[in-house]
Amino acid sequence: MASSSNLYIAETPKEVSSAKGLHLITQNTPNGQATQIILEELHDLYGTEWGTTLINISTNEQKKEWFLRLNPNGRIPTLVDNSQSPPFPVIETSAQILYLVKFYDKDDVFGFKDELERNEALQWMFFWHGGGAPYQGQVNHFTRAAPEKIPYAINRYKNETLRVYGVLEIRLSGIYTGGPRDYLAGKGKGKYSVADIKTWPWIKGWERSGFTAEDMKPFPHLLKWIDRIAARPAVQRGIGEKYVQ
Ligand SMILES: N[C@@H](CCC(=O)N[C@@H](CS)C(=O)NCC(=O)O)C(=O)O
Repeated sequence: MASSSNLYIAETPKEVSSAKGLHLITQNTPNGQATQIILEELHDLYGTEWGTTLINISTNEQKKEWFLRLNPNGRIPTLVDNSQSPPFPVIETSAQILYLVKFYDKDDVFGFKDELERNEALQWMFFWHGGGAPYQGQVNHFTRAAPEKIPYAINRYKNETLRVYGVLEIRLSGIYTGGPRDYLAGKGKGKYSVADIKTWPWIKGWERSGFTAEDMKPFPHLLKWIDRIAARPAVQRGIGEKYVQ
């Protein structure tokens, strides 16, 4: 286990090392937004408080030693909970969301008490964490950042991302399960949960990833799900001005 003496060094921003409780180091990207949203939801429900440090990943702040001590992966977001003894760092968005519901969502409003429903939420979180985000991330890279346009790479990652959207459409449309759902996990029409919070920030950015309305036509239930979640005040704050540098 990390001890506070090796977790923080002189270069660690004081707002991080001396935070009283939860502290998030983030940038307003889809990954950052997932953890930002669950924190905003917990604030609305329980008054949960935390501090935020915004960094700019294009300057490689996330590769500096102070950051790597909290997150050896050198990527945002990184969460640290100074109310644990010793302070407890949490890497990876899905693990952060699950940590936050475990310790800060006592009524399981965004998680599930029922073990089968809980497992269902894990299934959809794992699905997006391992099988969605990395591919849509590559779409963004090859369409926007890559120094040359490589049609093979663009098509490969776009097609895989659309295939994954199709999987979510099967789930939400309920074509094989007897009826449409509002949310990814939970009995009946489902319940807004950690699974939606993990997935939504990426998919809402389909247009930014270069997909057209025509590309999205096969996914009417997914598009309605995007709007349903976008209407939540905590979601709007979680992707909003507060996180823009
Ligand atoms: N699997 C990680 C992905 C985190 C990630 O890829 N973060 C990106 C921003 S969206 C990042 O920090 N990129 C900067 C870098 O790779 O140096 C998670 O879910 O937390």
